[in-house]
Amino acid sequence: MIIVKIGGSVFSDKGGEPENLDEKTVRQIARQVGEAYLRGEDFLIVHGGGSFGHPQARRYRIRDGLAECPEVKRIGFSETHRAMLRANDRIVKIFLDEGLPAFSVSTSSIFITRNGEVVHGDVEVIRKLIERRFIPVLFGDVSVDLAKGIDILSGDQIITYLARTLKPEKVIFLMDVDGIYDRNPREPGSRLLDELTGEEIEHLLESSEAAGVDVTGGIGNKLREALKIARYSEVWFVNGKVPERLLGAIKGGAIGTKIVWDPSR
Ligand code: IP8
Repeated sequence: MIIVKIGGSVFSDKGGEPENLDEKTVRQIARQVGEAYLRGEDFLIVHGGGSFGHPQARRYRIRDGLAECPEVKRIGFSETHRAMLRANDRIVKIFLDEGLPAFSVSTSSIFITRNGEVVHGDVEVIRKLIERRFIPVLFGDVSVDLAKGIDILSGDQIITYLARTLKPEKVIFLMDVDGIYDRNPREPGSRLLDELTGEEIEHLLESSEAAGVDVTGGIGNKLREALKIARYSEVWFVNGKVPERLLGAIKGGAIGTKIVWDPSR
């Protein structure tokens, strides 16, 4: 089984109009998944918030929890979830149009968090859907949170939990750049790293934190999660905007970054 994370900046322009969706990109991703699915591979898809969930989550300050103005927060919780359902519906529809049995599973219905970390997950439905050759499609979502009342559960966190419980052969993160770079990929002279060990990841995180910036826009969180996942599964970071890169990672020889687990650590 392969888990594919479609990052929010792959299927939408986060700086653009609210709820914009790059249908062409999602369609080419669906086609690549379809090619491997028809050869017998099982898939689980998780997508991020992009231009759908993030503006609502910011507007209602969902990450601050339920304590302040709970009446407004409850409305915001539901509105943020609805925005994610709209993204999910459009993505699932594209997969269905390509003849793939994508099936929406609401993250907030099966996970409970504490400070944004999963503390309970009921993955039995997901397991059974995959056994029946469905392609479950989950998403970053709001969550019922034991510490704060409510919170946001990021797609990357879900993937770590799913990797631990479902033990996929591979986890592939689709991004809007070619993989992980030695510094901000927008900086001239930056170099794509084709393999990364745990030690190198820690080094990279330290140097980007020392510089006081999350240089790659949220990549720190992804790398920390990838390091945990690498214990169970092969982990890849590839460009989701470029056709065939996903298939390359599925087959094992993509342009991108492969995380190498070092068992001696
Ligand atoms: O983009 C965030 O998911 P992510 C989901 O995977 C919401 O971090 C609701 C903002």
